[in-house]
Amino acid sequence: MASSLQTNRVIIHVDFDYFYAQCEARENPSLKDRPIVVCVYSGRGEDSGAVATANYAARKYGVKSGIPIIQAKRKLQDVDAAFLPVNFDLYDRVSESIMSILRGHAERFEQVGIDEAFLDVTLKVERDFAKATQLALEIQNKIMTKERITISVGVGPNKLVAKIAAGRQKPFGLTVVRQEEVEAFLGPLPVNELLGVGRKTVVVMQEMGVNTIGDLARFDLDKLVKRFGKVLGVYFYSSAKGIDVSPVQERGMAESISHIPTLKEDTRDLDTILEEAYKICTDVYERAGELKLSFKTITVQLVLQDMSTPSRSRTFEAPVENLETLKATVKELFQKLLVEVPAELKARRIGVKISNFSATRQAQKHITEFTAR
Ligand code: DCP
Ligand code: CA
Ligand code: CA
Repeated sequence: MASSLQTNRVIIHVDFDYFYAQCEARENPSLKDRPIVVCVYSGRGEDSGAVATANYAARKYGVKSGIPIIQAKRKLQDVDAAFLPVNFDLYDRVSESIMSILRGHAERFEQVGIDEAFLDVTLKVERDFAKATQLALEIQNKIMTKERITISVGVGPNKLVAKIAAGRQKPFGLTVVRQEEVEAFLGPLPVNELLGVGRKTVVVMQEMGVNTIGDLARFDLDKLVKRFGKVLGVYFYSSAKGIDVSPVQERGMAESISHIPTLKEDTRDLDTILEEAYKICTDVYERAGELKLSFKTITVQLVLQDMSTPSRSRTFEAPVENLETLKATVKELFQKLLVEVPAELKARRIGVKISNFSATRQAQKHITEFTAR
């Protein structure tokens, strides 16, 4: 029976608070108390584009993800707000550091997008929600201390409950829902809190007299199946009862790890390029080490002033075993690549990518131990 499976698990869900805006505030503390609006500019005019996210000071004025920048400016016209362009390099870097801390605390780990993850901690906390609460607080504080980022956390008997719990108290919130509390926790919430219940479904459910998750849990299963089909009907019904047996599982192995920062000044000077490139080598090499991946392919890339992106790569027979080989190869590849690019064009960005992964011996050992248990 499904319920016996789920009472046995302890799942933590983590969602980073106002993520892009919080990264910006961390890098520039003078922004801290001001409304911050992170913008995806379309490139067509100064105010054209959409808001990626905003901090809580800006949300007070009704600014939120997805609204036009021009509308956000109107809402904040009398306030000293900061409008910043997205800086994905920064968000990726912060996300990777936090994810690797989180991964270290989980028996099973699943990253979802740039700012969310599930951790299965069942064995570690011995199925004890009091211990899980302690662990969740520890994780929150560790990320605050090490990365200076607040996260909100939900603890529940499965992924569905943990995720909804994490969204209940923000920012820097912790919400714990034990199996016996699931019904009372979910009951009063609007149906759109359930994954897969979008705006159209909400309207249909309203017509059926279903507004809350509790209404849905008490609704007649046959009628739901008639209206939504067997798969969706059963899914809505069991979700409303807080049933979810889906496992926490690592998403497919990364295809590649790369970093392609913008240079301080456009250049085609090999030494300048290499100075930056060696830093990237160290970054991607350490990242692969954390993920216990070894790689056979090394690629270097340039983004030139005309936005063309020439690249060169080499694939080794055996996994690359050390950082020095990576750096030496990157040097050789950039030397060759620079000869090929038109003399009048300088590089705006340079990148290093490693790919063609396999699990290292250490990781394989871990996987075998795990399956043998
Ligand atoms: N994002 C975006 N465009 C959207 C929604 C989100 O670019 N329409 C980006 C910016 C967010 C990040 O994704 O910082 C994470 O999205 P969340 O929905 O988790 O929102 P936030 O982290 O910004 O805020 P919250 O504190 O509510 O989680
Ligand atoms: Ca978030
Ligand atoms: Ca999120």
